[in-house]
Amino acid sequence: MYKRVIQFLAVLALIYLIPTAYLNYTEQVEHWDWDEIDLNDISFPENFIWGVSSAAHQVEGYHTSNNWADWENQVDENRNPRIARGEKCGIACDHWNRYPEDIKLMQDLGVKSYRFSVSWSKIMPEPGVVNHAVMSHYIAMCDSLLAAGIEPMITLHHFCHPMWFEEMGAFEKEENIEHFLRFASEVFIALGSRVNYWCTLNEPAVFVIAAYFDGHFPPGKQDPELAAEVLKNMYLAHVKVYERIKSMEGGDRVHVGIVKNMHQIDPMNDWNLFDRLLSRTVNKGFNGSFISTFTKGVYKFRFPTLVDLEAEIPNAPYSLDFVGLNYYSHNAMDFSLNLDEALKTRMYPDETPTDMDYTMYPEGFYRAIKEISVLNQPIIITENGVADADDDIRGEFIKKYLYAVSKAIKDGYDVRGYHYWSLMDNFEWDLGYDERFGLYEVDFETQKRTLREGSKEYQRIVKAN
Ligand code: IFM
Repeated sequence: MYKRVIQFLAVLALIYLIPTAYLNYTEQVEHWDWDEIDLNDISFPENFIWGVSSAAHQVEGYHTSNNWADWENQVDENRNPRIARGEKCGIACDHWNRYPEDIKLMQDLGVKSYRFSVSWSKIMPEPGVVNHAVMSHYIAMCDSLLAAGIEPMITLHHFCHPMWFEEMGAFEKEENIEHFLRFASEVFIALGSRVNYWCTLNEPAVFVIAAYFDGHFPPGKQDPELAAEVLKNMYLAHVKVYERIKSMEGGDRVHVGIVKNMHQIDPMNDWNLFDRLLSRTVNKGFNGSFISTFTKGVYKFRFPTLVDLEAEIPNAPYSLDFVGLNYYSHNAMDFSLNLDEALKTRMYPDETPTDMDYTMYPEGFYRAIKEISVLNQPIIITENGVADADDDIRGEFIKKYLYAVSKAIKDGYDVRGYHYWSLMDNFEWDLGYDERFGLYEVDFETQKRTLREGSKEYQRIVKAN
């Protein structure tokens, strides 16, 4: 009898221990001993691009006819507003009118690059119709940036598109990509000679999960299969825009890339095989689908019982001149038999919290650079920053995250530039105005901008390098 019990326990142990040992071997959640690290031991190559980032809807103001303006006026099924505290984006930072003043703020920081998005709904109020006054605004803005010694870097889609595009099903339908292509072409005709760096799409996987999986971004759907389809169409849209720009006059001179947020999904407990399997599955959907598309041309989005989509996008690996990397942090998965509970992302209790639902995790920045380096493309950090209204941890955040970038460069990874998110406080989507990412604090009553103490770390590092 004892022998049987021992045999049974041994088999159980093998079933659990062998996969655990394998997963432990392949997937360590990396942590560094910060007491042993000299944060001043950083250096960056000559010509490293220092910059700041923003996005049209979050800073410009005066959006009335895009998917977000519409969403901000809606209530959910319980009649609660879609945006925290019922806020609306409104005039945001009035960057539309105040960009000359904001360019001076960039000069004070010492940065040489400004990544921003152009507003599709303002440029194309109707399908195929260009508002030339709006286009002239962006031309003037690029000229002012260039005159100030700052290179414009443009994003074509940063979570927003015109309401007419939303109403026809946006990226849910492959045939709608044609409209995005037309918009991209018009913008390239107007700005191509002024702008060297072009980001087609910002964080498509974040957009798709929020808009079609969780439903807290417009159009607020909760449909995993549709989410997988939309993400595929967005990757396809990137490829088509890349090819279109390259076929246009001046297209061979510019750099075109896509922006990926490599937020890692890690197991809450290293020892727990179920946490590891769950986090690995989610990570594969969120990050792996991107890597596989842009290395092999094969898009795969799978989650057992929810979704299973595989499609070929054969030109994807040939559609990048650089990859834009956004990085903030990681989250943990804690297995539960209740699917809703299991899919909740959690913060690690022993890491420093930020004002958003993620912790300070600079080691992950190094990991993200390493993970995305398999694309074999120059990497430009297009966003990195922290929501920290009290400005308690911004300085430390900047030093530690930039240490991670510097270490990655020393270890041979091809990182060409870094853009802090964000130049100034702005509208953080469904979370409204309370999340303060700005190097400059914005008083939204007076529109006064003030450089935060913690931000001086960035200014110091930029000026020293
Ligand atoms: O504000 C957002 C931005 O629009 C996309 N990347 C993450 C930022 C901070 O949450």
